[in-house]
Amino acid sequence: MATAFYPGSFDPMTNGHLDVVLQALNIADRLVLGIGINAGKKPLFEFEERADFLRRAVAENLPQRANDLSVVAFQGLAIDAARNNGAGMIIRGLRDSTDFAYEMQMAGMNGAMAPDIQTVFLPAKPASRPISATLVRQVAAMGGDVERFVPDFVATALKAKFPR
Ligand code: COD
Repeated sequence: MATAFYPGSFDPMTNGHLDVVLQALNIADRLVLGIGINAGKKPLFEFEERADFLRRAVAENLPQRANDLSVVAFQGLAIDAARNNGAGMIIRGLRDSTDFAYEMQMAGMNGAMAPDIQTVFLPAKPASRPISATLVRQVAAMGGDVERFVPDFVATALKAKFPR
């Protein structure tokens, strides 16, 4: 059984993350979403909120695979978290050449540290390519519409964080 580990901040999850999650479920039997916890950084959404968004998005878009998904928190190295969760591959999404350069370097170092864990790059769909969670937070904080970038329940949660 192929298990994949997809690490991210998912603060909040966007349509870009969702696209990568759905692609990953096409190539893995089981998908573990790892929410990276950085003790020195205050996220906009708490772990449980971020985990709920991810679970809900899969339940709505691919209900038949909802049981193949789990969401965990992790600190430290992504490869250690992948191994601890029984994954043989790490999923990363690629939007552009900036992502590519950074991700190649990380994949190279992860591959040197853990040759038995494969990094798998999944390309963003053209429509998702410009979406970044950082910019989504910024647009929402400044009162802009984020509906086209995130699932509707995430847009609702963002509106509650930044009432106009
Ligand atoms: N379309 C497609 N993919 C996307 C999109 C989009 N619109 N938006 C984001 N993605 C991809 C990103 O490219 C990334 O692959 C993934 O989704 C997650 O993105 P983010 O922004 O939520 O999270 P990141 O990339 O900032 O990752 C946070 C982590 C904590 C996971 C990261 O910092 C990490 O891996 N930390 C572990 C440290 C480690 O192992 N270091 C050693 C490296 S050698």
